Amino acid sequence: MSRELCKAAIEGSIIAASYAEILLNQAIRRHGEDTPVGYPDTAYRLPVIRSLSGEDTPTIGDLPAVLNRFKANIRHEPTLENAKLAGEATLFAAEIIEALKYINGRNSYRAPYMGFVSDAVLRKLGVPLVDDTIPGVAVIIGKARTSKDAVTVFKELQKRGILVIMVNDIIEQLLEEGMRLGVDYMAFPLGHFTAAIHAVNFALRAGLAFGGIAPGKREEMLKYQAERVDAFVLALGELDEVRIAAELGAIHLGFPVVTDQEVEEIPDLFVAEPDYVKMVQRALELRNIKIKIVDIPIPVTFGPAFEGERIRKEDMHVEFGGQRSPAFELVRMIPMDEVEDGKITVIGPEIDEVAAGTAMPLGIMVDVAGRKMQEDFEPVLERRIHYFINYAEGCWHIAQRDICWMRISRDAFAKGFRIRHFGEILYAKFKSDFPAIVDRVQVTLITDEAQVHEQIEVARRKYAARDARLAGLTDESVDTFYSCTLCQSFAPNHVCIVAPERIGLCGAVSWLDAKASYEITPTGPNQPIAKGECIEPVKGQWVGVNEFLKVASHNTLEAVNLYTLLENPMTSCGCFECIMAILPEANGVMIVNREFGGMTPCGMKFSTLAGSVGGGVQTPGFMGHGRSYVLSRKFIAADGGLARIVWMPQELKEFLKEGITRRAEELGLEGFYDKIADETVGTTIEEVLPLLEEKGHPALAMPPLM
Ligand code: SF4
Ligand code: NI
Ligand code: CU1
Repeated sequence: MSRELCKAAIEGSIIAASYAEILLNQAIRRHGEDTPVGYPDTAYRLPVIRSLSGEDTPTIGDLPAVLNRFKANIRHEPTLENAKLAGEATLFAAEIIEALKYINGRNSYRAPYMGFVSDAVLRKLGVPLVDDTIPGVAVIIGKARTSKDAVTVFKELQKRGILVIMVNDIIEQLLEEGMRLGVDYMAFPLGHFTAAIHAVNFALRAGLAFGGIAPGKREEMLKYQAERVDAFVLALGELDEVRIAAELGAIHLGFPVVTDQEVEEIPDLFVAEPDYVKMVQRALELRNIKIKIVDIPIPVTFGPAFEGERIRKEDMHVEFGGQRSPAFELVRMIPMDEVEDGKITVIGPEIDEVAAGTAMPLGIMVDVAGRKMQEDFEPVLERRIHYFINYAEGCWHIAQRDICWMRISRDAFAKGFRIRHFGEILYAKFKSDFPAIVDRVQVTLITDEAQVHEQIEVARRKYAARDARLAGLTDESVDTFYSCTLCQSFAPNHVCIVAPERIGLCGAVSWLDAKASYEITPTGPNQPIAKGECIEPVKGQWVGVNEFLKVASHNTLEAVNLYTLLENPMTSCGCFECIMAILPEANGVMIVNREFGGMTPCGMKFSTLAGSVGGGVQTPGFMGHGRSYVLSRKFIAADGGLARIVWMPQELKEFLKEGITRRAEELGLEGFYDKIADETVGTTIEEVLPLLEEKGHPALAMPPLM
């Protein structure tokens, strides 16, 4: 057994704890023990302490007791068990040291360093983590032998879609090599030294926010981390006692550590691998993360890390659409014998035939055929175009249909990227991601202006036909809803019921998506649910749905109502785009979106609200939901629908403006859009009420909500 390593960890934990003690005493002397303590934009104050010890520690005066208790856990006999406990004590010490950087609303982190990662970022990553767009999380600590080596490790991770969290000099090494880091690139440069704890409090919050694990359920939390959080540590460069102690803390949570140093290994837990390419592979094996990489013949890197990449006008070689030139994209199902699999055709000039900075016309036409393909799946596939093009480094895509807008960067162009490569990407991804419904794919890229004008009309007729079909698709018009249990990998008992008029709460899974996904993977997370007898027509409750829910929630839930938030509402996993909450004083509801960090009239910020509705439990009066659910005809229909909305943040309101106006007209609610208050009116019920009264908000005259 690796006595040396365990001994080092125990010594390291003593050093860390003493250091925390000194800083804590100083802080108490300087600021007073009643000074509030906690990270910004989180519902969990200090997540490591909160989740593992259960204590809420509102002031710095509460911290010494916690530290002392964990210090007392340190045992000197160098066994693996003791080393892990020492590791845990080190995590507490690090959390305290970092917490002190946020005292009095301060935040001592400056870009590029992130320090604490907010709840909003965590929740946003919920879906990509469960659908395996992000198959795992790597925490790199230390410094690679050279900055080129740092890039090697980084790229190995990036091309597999791994979320990369970085601590110490690796950050400067990557920046020096021109790598782009930040939330948009799925590469989090936390900072130095104890900043590593922000990787741990990120992981632990997954258990609190999605897993519904109560604070202080230490064993449950450790089990959750070991089983559900696919994280591992790459420890680069020389190890000292404190680092070893911290890494033992990671091992305590179930995350294996691979180091480039020669060490006495702890089998399967602490492993040496000096080769940087093999290191990543080794870590994935240890954590049992399986990834299929699709080889796409394009001259740039491809992966979800580039989805958030923006390309400024100065950096672009060419753009398409965005009202600068006509552009559209269309996926069509056509007969098998009319599709030549793998054929990519460019009609019109390539992008090397135009001057840099040009706006070119573009039509992207993807023809697919497959024995199990259905016309209903066309829009499902078409929406993927946005992601697939965005995944290429140096390519940028927004919107869809005939309002899409794309850019290709000068950099990508210089590396040899051409319009033809859009075809390579779409061909490879459609074939690999949808094997069950797509047998053949051909892609036509039109840059010839006259032809784009001609084909855009074909596309528009298609869009119109689809919209008509969608409008006719109501909860009543189908016998089958679909489940989504994708998020059960994080929220074990959560079940989304996806109906034609209600999108999954993450905003990413519509009824058609779920239907297509079921065809693709019949044993997957989207199962058909025969509605069965309707027992509550107004509230939206069906026998078949209840039966399904009971089994899928592992007997934790008996019934669900689709059209009310007051009684057995849908549960929430944690990755909701919005949260709705009742405002009894206004006889209505408020909605807050994940991006809004400010206070809301129910007295809670998004993060605090989110902390109380997640984890797969029903919380009457509160509910997570997708943005577009607001525009559904079934939006809390049993509670009075759209007219109940009295407050939402300006950004969300703007985003839904057209839809709300249209729906309000349908409902005969005059001037309704302007009656909804936002943060510019107020963020407390006292500030908001007068406006509602003044404008004659319909909710005030409706039957009592409760
Ligand atoms: Fe998760 Fe529900 Fe979205 Fe499925 S629909 S991914 S379960 S939030
Ligand atoms: Ni989720
Ligand atoms: Cu979710």
